Amino acid sequence: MPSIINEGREQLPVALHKYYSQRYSLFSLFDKGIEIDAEGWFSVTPEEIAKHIAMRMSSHSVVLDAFCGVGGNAIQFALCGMDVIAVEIDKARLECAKRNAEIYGVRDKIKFINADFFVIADTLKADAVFLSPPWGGPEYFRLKEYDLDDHMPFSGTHLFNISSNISLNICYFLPRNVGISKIEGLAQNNVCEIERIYLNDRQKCVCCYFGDLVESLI
Ligand code: MGP
Ligand code: SAH
Repeated sequence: MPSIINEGREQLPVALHKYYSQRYSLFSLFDKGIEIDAEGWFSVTPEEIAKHIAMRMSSHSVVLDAFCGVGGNAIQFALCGMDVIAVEIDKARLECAKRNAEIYGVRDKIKFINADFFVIADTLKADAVFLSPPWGGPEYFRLKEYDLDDHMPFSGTHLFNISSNISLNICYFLPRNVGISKIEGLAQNNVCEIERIYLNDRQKCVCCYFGDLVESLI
């Protein structure tokens, strides 16, 4: 289990230094005592991007963040006024998310659940679902094309299908090199919207919206 690291750059493995130098873009309130563990450093959604996604989903009252990590997205959903259900399999990382939500003043707007999403999915109810699964580590970008079903610990298509039983309004947060044709296939006969999100002129991710989250349908 990685220890919780917020003691400064020198305490971090060299591979994480670049993320530490982006710390205020990850959490503007970083200096208030934000807690991030090793996997949290390379997978947390930068605050401006999390805010943007939250704004796009904010017409919904209850949002499920199925892979909450250290809380980058869950906090912004709550700040946008939504009730949030935040699921995370790693107990220590979920504790980071709780602490971080407290710092942002939204601890009581988020129901935190320490569980495997796939095990509890059929017990969850929400108006919209946000999926930011583990991509298989920070080396994902070396692939020419990231296949939705080959690099996560589970099939990305299976994850989408399970989630659609909860709500058809899904935002799927994926690597910038993800193969788009499989994503379009997920929508079957419906539309989906693919958004490439940039921060400081660098593409960070691909965000795929389904159901009534598609912009032209709002
Ligand atoms: P990155 O490519 O590791 O960093 O992740 P960066 O700083 O964009 O790299 P560089 O090419 O500019 O040097 C880009 C973004 O993807 C991060 O800010 C995270 O939001 C997100 N991200 C990265 N990983 C490895 C994951 C992951 O496994 N899961 C999720 N949900 N998001 C991730
Ligand atoms: N959006 C988050 C980052 C998510 S990274 C943020 O901004 O902080 C993906 C997270 O999914 C990791 O923390 C990992 O522990 C968690 N995870 C992996 N498999 C899971 C599962 N089956 N159920 C719930 N969480 C899982």
